[in-house]
Amino acid sequence: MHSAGGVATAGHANKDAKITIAALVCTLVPLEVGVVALLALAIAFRAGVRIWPFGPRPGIEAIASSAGALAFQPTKVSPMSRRRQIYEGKAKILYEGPEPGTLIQYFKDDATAFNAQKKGTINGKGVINNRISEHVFTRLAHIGIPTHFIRRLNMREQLIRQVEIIPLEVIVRNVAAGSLSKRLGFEEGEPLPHTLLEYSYKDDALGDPFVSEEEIACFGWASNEEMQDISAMAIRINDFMCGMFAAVDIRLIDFKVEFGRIWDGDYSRVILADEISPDGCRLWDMTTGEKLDKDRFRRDLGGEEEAYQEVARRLGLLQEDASPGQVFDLSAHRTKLRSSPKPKK
Ligand code: AIR
Repeated sequence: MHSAGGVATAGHANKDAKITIAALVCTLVPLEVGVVALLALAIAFRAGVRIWPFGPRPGIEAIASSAGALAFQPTKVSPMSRRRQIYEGKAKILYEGPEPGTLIQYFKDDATAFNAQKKGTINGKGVINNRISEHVFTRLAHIGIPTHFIRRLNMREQLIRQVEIIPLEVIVRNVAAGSLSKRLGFEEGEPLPHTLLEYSYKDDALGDPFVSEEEIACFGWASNEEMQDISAMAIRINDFMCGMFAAVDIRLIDFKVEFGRIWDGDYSRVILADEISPDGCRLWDMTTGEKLDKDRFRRDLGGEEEAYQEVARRLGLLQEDASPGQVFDLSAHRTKLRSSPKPKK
């Protein structure tokens, strides 16, 4: 948690400084001139004229079209500090939202693996994941999956509905990889006879252990009815995402989703929560088999920034810089990115 005291003090100092300047201006400038100037400022502001002289106003960010250009600069944006932080996770921070029942979800560049035993940063990851997750959640809503997503606020933040998180990671697998391959000895890349659903209990200290549906019911983490809704939604999400990614030459190997409860009086309903991004999916290039997800970080393969960016680009979320049908070659892509001039800060 941030120290709320520090924030409050900084705010005060700023306010005091503003008051002193205002007092000085008032003593030096005749009252009429001040009033006219203030009126002019107010009119200009309402008309949308940019008054801030130093580039984009802080907090107001040029979003969609420049997302690509800004994505991989080292992060200067810090989470707004005046609102109340509710929770800080490994890759995201939740702040109190503007209305009751809402939260602001802030996407960090921090990356962890193996239950935070490995820690690092993927530059621009938060920006890309915010955008990809917005895209996927919006499209899932179109096919009738209820989600916590309300709207994206800026490069790193989205407004979401507050839910009571069900403490399960719901893992959907189409192809053997990762812990499944390790546990059961299947070669990575082998298609599974049918889609597999697995559940793990969200507890870092225990290492998010796999749990059975009997254990979930026994310990009351979710009811049988909720598990029916969760499994049905997970399968629909998988069907939709397999198609969505296949259309851009990406094979959806597996992914993790989380769900939450929203209450209406005594009744609750389960909706999709958290995020869907290359952090929680295995995404392989259909032709080359190149990994375009967090396994690049987990396995020290390098090129994670470029891989995340490539996923966003293929989904049409970044400016196009390559012809769509081109076979993806990560190392060539990386060289091109490194040699292209850095966007102005
Ligand atoms: N996952 C599981 N826990 C956290 C995450 N992000 C995701 C992985 C992978 C899938 O769940 O990103 O897509 C299965 O992971 P694993 O390690 O069990 O093979």
